[in-house]
Amino acid sequence: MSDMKIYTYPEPVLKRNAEPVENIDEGLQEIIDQMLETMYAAPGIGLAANQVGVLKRVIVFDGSPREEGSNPRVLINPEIVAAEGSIRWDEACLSVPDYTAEVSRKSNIRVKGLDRDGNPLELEAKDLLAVCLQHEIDHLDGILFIDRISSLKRALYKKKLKKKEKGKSNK
Ligand code: GNR
Ligand code: NI
Repeated sequence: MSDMKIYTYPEPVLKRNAEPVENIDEGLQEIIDQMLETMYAAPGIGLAANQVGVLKRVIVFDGSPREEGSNPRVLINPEIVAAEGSIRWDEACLSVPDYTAEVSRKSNIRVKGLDRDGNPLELEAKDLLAVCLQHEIDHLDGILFIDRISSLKRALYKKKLKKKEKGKSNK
């Protein structure tokens, strides 16, 4: 199966709000499976539907990013129901290539949603997994991690991106 295209900043689909999923059917499950494949191929530890041009509230992630073996997970209509503590993490995003920056997030969260079959699911996450889930849920709300850094840092990123684009068109 071929991987989906991952859209990158400043593609407008990344700024849009994804719609809640109402029907979990074979079409949606096909999208989920393709998203997981695309995430592992990238490689990334999470992926939100907006990033592959699908405006549905679906995220995929690997539940054991630091351990051996893979643990593909999905959350449909994810919602953070509790959050505490704070943490700063150097974040990266498949939709913001060649850039990382520290972002402040909650360190411990509880997230609820639906699994691939539509069963209710609630999970607890801390550290990198908590950061990843907040990052993915942000995508569904049209928010990128560069929207959560200082305007100075964001301006520097945009400048760097412009330079890169120029380089391409000169070749
Ligand atoms: O692969 C990814 N790594 C990552 C590292 C630190 C904080 C967040 C992330 S998510 C990112 C994949 C991605 O862009 N998901 O939307
Ligand atoms: Ni991302």
